[in-house]
Amino acid sequence: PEQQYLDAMARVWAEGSERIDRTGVGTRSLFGVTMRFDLSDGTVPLLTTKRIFWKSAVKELIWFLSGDTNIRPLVEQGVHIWTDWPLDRYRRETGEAIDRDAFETRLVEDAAFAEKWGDLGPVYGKQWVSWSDGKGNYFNQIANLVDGLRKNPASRRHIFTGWNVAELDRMALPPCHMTYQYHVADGRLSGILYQRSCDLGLGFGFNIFEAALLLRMLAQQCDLEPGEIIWMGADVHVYLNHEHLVAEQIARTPRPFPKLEFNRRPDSIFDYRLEDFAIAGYDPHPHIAAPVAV
Ligand code: THF
Repeated sequence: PEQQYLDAMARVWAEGSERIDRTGVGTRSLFGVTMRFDLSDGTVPLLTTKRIFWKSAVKELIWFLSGDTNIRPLVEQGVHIWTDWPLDRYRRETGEAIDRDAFETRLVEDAAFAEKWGDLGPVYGKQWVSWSDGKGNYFNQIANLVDGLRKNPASRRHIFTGWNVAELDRMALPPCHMTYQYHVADGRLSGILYQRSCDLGLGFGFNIFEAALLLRMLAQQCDLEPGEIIWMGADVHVYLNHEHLVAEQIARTPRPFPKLEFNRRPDSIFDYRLEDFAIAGYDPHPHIAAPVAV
C-alpha cells in the first residue's frame, strides 16, 4: 500500500512539470493523483519509509477539532510544524530578526504576544467547527457530519470543507486538505479526501495519517467499521530542495503499516486526547530531515 506513495513520488520527480511556486523554492508537479488505503484490518497509513512524528499529527488533528486557529497550544505541546508562517509574518511586519526558538518561547510565555502574532486567521479549525455566514449564524460542520452519519447513513451529503471563499483572503494559507466526504456501505465507513495542493515530501505523511485517524474516530463515534480512505490530490508536487529525500526514501523497502487502537471511547468527536490513541507495531526507517517551504 505504501508503494503507491513511493511510486507517486518517483513519478512526480521524473515527469512533473517544473515551476517556480508561490514560495519561490520551485517544485515539480503532476495534476491528479489518487491513492487508496484499506483501513478495514485496523491498520492506518503511517509511512514507514521514514519516521513520521505521529503524536504531532494527532495533536494537530485535535487542535483542528478544537476550533482554535492560534498556534500557541501546538507550540506549548512541542509541535513546531506551523511556526514558520507566523514567524515569517512577524519578521516581515516588524523587521526584527528574531530566531525561531526565541519566537516560540515568546508565544508560550506571553499571552498577549501570542494573541497578536500566533494566529493564522480563519483556517481549518474555524471553518470545521464554526463556519460563519457573516450574519451571526455559525455552523459546526463536524457535529453536523456525526449527526448525519448516525441518522442518515445512506446520504450522499456527508461532507465538510475548509474552503470558505469569503474568508480565504484572511487565512495565512488557504486549506490544502480542503474537502472531506464520507460514505457508509454495509456498516463500513469510507472517506475521500480532496487535497488541492500537496507537498509529497513533508505534508503528505501528516495529511493521509490524519485523514485516516479522523475516519477511525468518526467510525468509533457512529458505531461503524472502518472501510477505505481514498486520497485525491490535485497539484501534487515535490519541492526542488527535497531531492535527497526522494532519492533516499524511494530506495527503501516499505514495512507493514501499524495498527491503531483506541484506549477508550470518548463522549464525542470533540473529546479525544492524545492518550486515547495507541499505535501498535510501528517500525519505520529513520527520519529524513527536509526544509519546509513557507
Ligand atoms: N506548506 C508546505 N510547504 N508543506 C506542507 O507540508 C504544509 N502543510 C501545512 C501547511 N503548509 C504547508 C503545515 N504542515 C512539516 C509537517 C507538516 C506541516 C509543515 C511542516 C514538517 O516540517 N515535518 C517534518 C518535521 C516534523 C517535526 O519537526 O515534527 C517531517 O520530517 O515530517 C501540510 O499540511
